[in-house]
Amino acid sequence: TSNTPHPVRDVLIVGAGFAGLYAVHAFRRAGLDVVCLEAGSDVGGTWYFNRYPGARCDVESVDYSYSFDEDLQNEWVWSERYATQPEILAYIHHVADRFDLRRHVLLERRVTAARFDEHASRWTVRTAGGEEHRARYLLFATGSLSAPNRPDIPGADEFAGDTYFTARWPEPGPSLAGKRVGVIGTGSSAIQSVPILAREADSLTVFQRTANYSVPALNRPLTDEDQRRIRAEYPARRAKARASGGGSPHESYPKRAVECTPEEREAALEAGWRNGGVLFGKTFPDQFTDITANDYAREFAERKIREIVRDPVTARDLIPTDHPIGTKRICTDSGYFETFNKDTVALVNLRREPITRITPRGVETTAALYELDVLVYATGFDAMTGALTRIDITGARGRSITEAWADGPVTYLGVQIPGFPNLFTVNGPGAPSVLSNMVLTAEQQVDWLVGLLQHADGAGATQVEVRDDAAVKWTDHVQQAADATLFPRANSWYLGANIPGKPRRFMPYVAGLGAYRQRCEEVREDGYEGFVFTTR
Ligand code: NA7
Repeated sequence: TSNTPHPVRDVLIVGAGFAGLYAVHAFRRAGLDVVCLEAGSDVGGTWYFNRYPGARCDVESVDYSYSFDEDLQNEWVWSERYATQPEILAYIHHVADRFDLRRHVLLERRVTAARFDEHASRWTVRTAGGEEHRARYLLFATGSLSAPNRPDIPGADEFAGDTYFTARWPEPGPSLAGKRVGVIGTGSSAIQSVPILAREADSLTVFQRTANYSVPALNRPLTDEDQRRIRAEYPARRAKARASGGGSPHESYPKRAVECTPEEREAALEAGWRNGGVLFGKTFPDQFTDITANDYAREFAERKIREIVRDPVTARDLIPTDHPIGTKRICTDSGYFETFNKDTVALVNLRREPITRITPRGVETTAALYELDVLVYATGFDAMTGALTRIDITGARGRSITEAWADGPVTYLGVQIPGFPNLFTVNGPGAPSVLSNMVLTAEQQVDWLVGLLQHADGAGATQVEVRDDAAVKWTDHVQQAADATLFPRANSWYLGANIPGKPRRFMPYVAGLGAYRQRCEEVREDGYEGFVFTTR
């Protein structure tokens, strides 16, 4: 019961998604006593919660999967180029069972507070249910896109129909037959679900504030021949992915866009488009650094939208006007733009007619009232920091995480926050995380942290804390890396721009996985330079 104190663990992990489950495996393998608290009713994290129609990963399935166990890698068969949410969740369940991880995971434990005891060098964590758990080390594997953004629109609670969030879609999913459905938001989640919602509903109204670039995913089943080829090339494929920026074995066109003839450029962009997916954003090596190169790709994508969408006003509205292509994650779709050619589908441009309020009958803009039976919020997340700042975390000297991060998140290597000894994060701000393959980045960070804790134990240290100056220097480096690219030109969630009042700081490390791994190795070889190990 909640009155019985739980034993003090070596490591307490929060979150049982890809990162948290791997952490259970890796810390246990290192001989540490671990417990993992998960808010959901089952393991899976992002892939447990995001069950909206059409939810799929935009990294190829054979890359977006664990690499730590060769038998697992060779035995699991992905059915499609891009896996659906149910298939990814089935894979996570398989891994949890295969490695007997569930026995360390406590479900339906939403962590609400964490406090560091400086004298005992241990963390005490509290759950919504009032339980307390204690550990020497605390690892947040709480996800980068896991704290849903619920926009504060007047009247939202008065809507008489059904309200759903893509990030909290119920199961079984609701029937939309005969319903007038509205969707607020046009990010990846909306772009994946809109074509399916449009097929099911009587009518669909899409409320768009900011248009996004989207490239056809060109998903397809993987054939037996694909399976054989992937198995044969797996070791090389993984090695290449680990050394790459984005954590996948992609190669850009061997020449900068600005050095190509117009014909050569067009052919390369066409080939990139036909290959499909987010990698279109990296067709040329200079696409993220040179606005001229970016413009070529952007204009190409815009031509495609105009070719697909029949109504010229709708086509114009669907073309982004505010950011270089790829500086917000490119969406990938299966028939998104085509959907707007249906008579039953309408696009409402909120830049022309902003939402004034939500009424019992629907969404009211400055121009009209759109009557709806169902309203879907595909409004994104308080990305990268939200999952942490929504927890009442108190570090050394009574300092809270919201105080520490008042001007934006400060971390060292994306794994530790100054003033929060013995607390670590995976795929957090300052790490390649969302700009890379989150599964491979989680494996790398967790393995590295295992080494760090072994080093601390070997030295007899009970407290591991990053020096302020090391964290400030790293955080500046992360910002400077972004400033050398076109990324800061977009008001993206990468820098907190989607949440009113959130401090602007570029959070993911754009230099990517390969460069990041190398830096982590150097720090390790320097005896974990930047960290202070103390004994209480
Ligand atoms: P995103 O990409 O953050 O998209 C959220 C969308 O919701 C975006 O179009 C927002 O418009 C819109 N939004 C948010 N608040 C409002 C309000 N108040 N009114 C109107 N529209 C609003 O989230 P997703 O879940 O689609 O994707 C997140 C990532 O998951 C994605 O990048 C992939 O990596 C996986 P805005 O742009 O703010 O004008």
